[in-house]
Amino acid sequence: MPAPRILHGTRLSGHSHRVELFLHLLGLPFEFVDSPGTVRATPAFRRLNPLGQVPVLDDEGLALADSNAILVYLAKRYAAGGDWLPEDPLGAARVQRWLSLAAGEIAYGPASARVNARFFDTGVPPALAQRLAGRVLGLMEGELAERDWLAGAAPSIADIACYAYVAHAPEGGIDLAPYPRVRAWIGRVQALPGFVPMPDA
Ligand SMILES: N[C@@H](CCC(=O)N[C@@H](CS)C(=O)NCC(=O)O)C(=O)O
Repeated sequence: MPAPRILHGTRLSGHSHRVELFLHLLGLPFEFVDSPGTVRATPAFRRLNPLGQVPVLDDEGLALADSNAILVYLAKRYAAGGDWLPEDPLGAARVQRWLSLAAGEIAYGPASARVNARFFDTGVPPALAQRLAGRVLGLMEGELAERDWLAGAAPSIADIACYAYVAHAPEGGIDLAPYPRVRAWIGRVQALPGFVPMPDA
């Protein structure tokens, strides 16, 4: 019998949520292990991820850290050849562009604004977080005029990586009213079969 699939995360982490969401969309069974700061500080957790961050996916004994790396792994291992992560050079590059934005402008923009407002001071100045949020939301709004999904005609891990922190941007004081196409895209992600929400902070 294979070792179980375990997602170490926290319920209010958008990084954890993107992995949880993708596991559900792929229909892969897993156990969620809540891993707050006290757990992340333990030697056992540090062996899984020396950075002490969630999410970590333990996939039948193989421990993987970093949410976007986990999305790539899951797409290639369990959905190879599909639209979640295209094989062709241009399709793959278009997805990677949004994974980079998720780890850059989205992490330091809407995600940091939410953490600053609801949890603790991230060290990212609020004005910078707001500016980055405006920049990436403006980009999304423009590109979603041309297609329904961020990286192409079908949903991909680009959409999964960007979803939680954009959908929950209002918790950081970022108004989504000026971005109707972004709000429609949020609705399309929420309508995907198997969608699970991240709780409100
Ligand atoms: N690049 C990482 C970032 C993950 C991350 O920032 N996780 C936060 C929770 S949302 C965390 O564990 N923070 C604790 C810490 O950095 O010590 C990823 O994409 O998984």
